[in-house]
Amino acid sequence: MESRILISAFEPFDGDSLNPSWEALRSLTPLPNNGEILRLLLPVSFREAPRLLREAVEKHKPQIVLSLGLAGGRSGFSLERIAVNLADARIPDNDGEQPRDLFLYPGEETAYLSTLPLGQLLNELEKESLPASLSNTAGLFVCNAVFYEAARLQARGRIRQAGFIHLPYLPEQAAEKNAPSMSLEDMVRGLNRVVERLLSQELA
Ligand code: PCA
Repeated sequence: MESRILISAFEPFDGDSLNPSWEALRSLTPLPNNGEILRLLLPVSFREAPRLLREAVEKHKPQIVLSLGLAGGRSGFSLERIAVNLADARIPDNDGEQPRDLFLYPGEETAYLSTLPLGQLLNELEKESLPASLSNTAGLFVCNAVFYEAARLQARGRIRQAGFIHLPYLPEQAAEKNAPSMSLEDMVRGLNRVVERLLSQELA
């Protein structure tokens, strides 16, 4: 079955001049087997990013939404398990907004689980000898808000699967911060395998 996947990534934030999620997404070259890839660049904005994702889903009607973002300080691919109905920003977003301890959607589900086949994706990354792990928190900043939005759309039947992967810093960002990093080449190699795997699923 032909699948369409929407992959989102973010603009730079917190003083950085690039965001590895977008650098990797724009370099993706998965084998063109049986699917279509739509790429979406999102602003690091609580107000705009979830809305833009929702509009892209309504317009393009993908079956799968995979969102990517940076988690500075982590050392490998973080396959996020849980999107939480909370915003609690340590720093302002790119609009200068800094929500503290607020619900994203008051009165709605506390959390959603990723509906991507995380175990299979982890396997793909391990086969490539790339560092990867399941993560139990996507934070409470804009990435989590976008993940929650996609998971909410999935729960409402608008898409079949929704999930989020956090990436480490690129080496050029990490040097001055003394933090772990991954080369762009490795990020792209891993994400290519992930996307191929997602596109080759039989979605009933
Ligand atoms: N990482 C941030 C927001 C954008 C990004 O790439 C986060 O983890 O929430």
